[in-house]
Amino acid sequence: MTTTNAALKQWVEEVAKLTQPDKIHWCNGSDAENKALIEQMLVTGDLIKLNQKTHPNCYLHRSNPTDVARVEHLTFICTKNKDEAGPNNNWMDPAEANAKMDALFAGAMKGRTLYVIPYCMGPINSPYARCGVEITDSPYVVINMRIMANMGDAALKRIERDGVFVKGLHSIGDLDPNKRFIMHFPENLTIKSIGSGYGGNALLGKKCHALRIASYQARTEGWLAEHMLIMGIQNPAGKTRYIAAAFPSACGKTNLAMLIPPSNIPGWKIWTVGDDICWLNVGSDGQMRAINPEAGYFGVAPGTNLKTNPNAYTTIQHDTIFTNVALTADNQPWWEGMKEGTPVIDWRGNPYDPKNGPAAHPNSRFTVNAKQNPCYSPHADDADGVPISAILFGGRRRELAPLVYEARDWTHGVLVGAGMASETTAAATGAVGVVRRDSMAMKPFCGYNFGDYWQHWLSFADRTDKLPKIYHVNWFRQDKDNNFMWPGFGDNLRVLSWIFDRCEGTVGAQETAIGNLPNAQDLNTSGLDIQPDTLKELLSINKDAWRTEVEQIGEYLNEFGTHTPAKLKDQLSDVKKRLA
Ligand code: OXD
Ligand code: MN
Repeated sequence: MTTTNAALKQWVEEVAKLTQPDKIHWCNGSDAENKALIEQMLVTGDLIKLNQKTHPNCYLHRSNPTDVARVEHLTFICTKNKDEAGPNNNWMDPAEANAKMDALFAGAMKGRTLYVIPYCMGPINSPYARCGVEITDSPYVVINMRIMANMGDAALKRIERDGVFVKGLHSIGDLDPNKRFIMHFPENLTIKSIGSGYGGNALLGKKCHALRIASYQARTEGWLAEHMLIMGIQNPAGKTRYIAAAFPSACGKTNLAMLIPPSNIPGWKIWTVGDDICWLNVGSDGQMRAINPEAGYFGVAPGTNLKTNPNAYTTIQHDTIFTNVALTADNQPWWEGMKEGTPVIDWRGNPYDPKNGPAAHPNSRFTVNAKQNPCYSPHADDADGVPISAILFGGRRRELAPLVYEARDWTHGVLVGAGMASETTAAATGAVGVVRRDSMAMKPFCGYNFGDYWQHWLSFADRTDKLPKIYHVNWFRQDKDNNFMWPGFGDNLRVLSWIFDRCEGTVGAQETAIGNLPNAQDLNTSGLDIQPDTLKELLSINKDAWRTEVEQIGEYLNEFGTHTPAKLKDQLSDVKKRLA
């Protein structure tokens, strides 16, 4: 197979000349192709068959133990001008980066097959969707990309029709961490990634294309590519509103997107549109509309159980690829927080010994088709997306941030998103639990200077007067004994229903210096075991602590120099005045 698109044909030929594979395989995305790849990987040991009685069509992949997470320190934005990448990114000159990568790719696919993966991020018939082609030497990448994107013939047809596509070149190389780089060339819509087989570094449609390249492209084209889940909230009267919510990696986006309302709050229902990435466009009616560019979930396994996320748990009982989980004696997948079963083999494939750490890697994952989710939204594949009523920003903050507050308007909301902070997690290599600023949860994913990115966000106030309301939420407040003060999970619906009613205009709020908080009596706590004092603390602000926070946000905004929009600084001064 080949293509009528001359640029694609030429690129594949050039890459083959450089990387010298034994074979070239153009992926069509068919069941037969997938089956053959799985059979081949079972033979090579790249996949292990799980218990087919309990988990039909489920497989385990064990990655190299040095290759288990995103590598932010090895991820670069390579624009001609360093300033364009901004202090939020590592930068390398494109000529230097290309020379370095071409040297690493030379001969890298000898003895291997080069797979050409045409894919479409988003519903294939959507004007908001964008296509790409990933070239890889990893069959694990092929079978994961088939789940995570519209991959194969239909995507190739669209590429041939549109003529534009993002080029992503990937090789696992020799998995040497010293020769591992994830390079982005947004000016040429190109990605080059070598030395890692981990999802976030190797499934190039996901973070590399749908966030870093897409955010850059979105700025020039007038839309937003965001690290957000998308969900529908249906109230007891049967009305559905859609929200998009940005949380840093491994902070519960998948759990929130699949939430099951608590039984003591009857009549509500949640619909999942997406769990990780959201592309926002202003529709012809002025309404902000969201599509999920992904077709599957690459979710964090640990902590997933029938109580925390029954929908995800059900979703991953069949046709799922697990990466770096542990195994029970009868070959079922197991991870910490599973609540049932006993691990006997750890994620490295060794007999489980608690002395060696957790049985499953803390960043072990499942890859599964989104359509297997019992609450998959019937509108998830709508070509013009779903209309967004509210945008939520949230992080892990054990102190300071109240349970929920509403921004005064869009411009103030952009400040709320820009000033966001959260504790780091195992989704990226490096220390865990360190609070860092993570604007709009995009710190690892924005393909250009945050100062310009905030300006782009602000510009939407001039594009439409039908903008969503903006909120900040925090499920992770802890008391002085380190107990979580809010139960989280399904009970987060109590906060979502307040937000829903605010969008309807049917509930009031208390105005504070940082924004509008719920009046305690307006938060539905029916059947919830929570002390009035705890609730009071969750729904109030500590002015002293916020004064310090505002100072720190000011210092952070200043790091972006002349790129920081004056409007954001003005907003911050207003908050400061209100706190005085
Ligand atoms: C992810 C991440 O895998 O954010 O979604 O790291
Ligand atoms: Mn993510």
